[in-house]
Amino acid sequence: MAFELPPLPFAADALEPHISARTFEFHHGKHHAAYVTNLNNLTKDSDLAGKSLEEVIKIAAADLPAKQGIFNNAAQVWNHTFFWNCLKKGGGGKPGAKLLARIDADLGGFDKFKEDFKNAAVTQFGSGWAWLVLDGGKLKIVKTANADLPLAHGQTALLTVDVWEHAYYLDWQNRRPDFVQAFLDHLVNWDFVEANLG
Ligand code: MN3
Repeated sequence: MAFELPPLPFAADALEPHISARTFEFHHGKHHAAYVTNLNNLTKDSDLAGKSLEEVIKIAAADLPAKQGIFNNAAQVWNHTFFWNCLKKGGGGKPGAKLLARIDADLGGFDKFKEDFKNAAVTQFGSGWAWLVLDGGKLKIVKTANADLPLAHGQTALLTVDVWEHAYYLDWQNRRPDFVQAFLDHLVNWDFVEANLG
């Protein structure tokens, strides 16, 4: 069975003015779709075609650089689907009590979390992602380059923001810090993040 492009979990204009329908038209309709098409082309007629996306990512990550193209496209399919689920209309604000207590314990409080997460997103040089992850039972903020993702490092992803220029350039141009601030203040789907704690 081929890998598929999942629909956005909200209307394309639902997150305006922070992320426009025009951005989703390209980011989901072109970029995410292209990763799915590329992954299907790279895995068809191979034993990877029948495996789950997570299995393909792990197998490719263990066989770099031979499987770099498969890793890049599989990881980007996963990353984007995960990112859409991290967003919601009227999001932002604070997480629920359970996650907030973990953030207080592991990351020095919610204000410190916001500052450090934003800093990770802003200082990722070039294309990549900033993440809140669970690593060895503790919350951590990490950043990854290009398609790289926590799954390839034994970590569990809880939250991400895409800081490739295609994620924000139509709406924010070069103002990545403002995009990340809007993400934290207005878009984070904390229910999804907390559900990822397991
Ligand atoms: Mn992207």
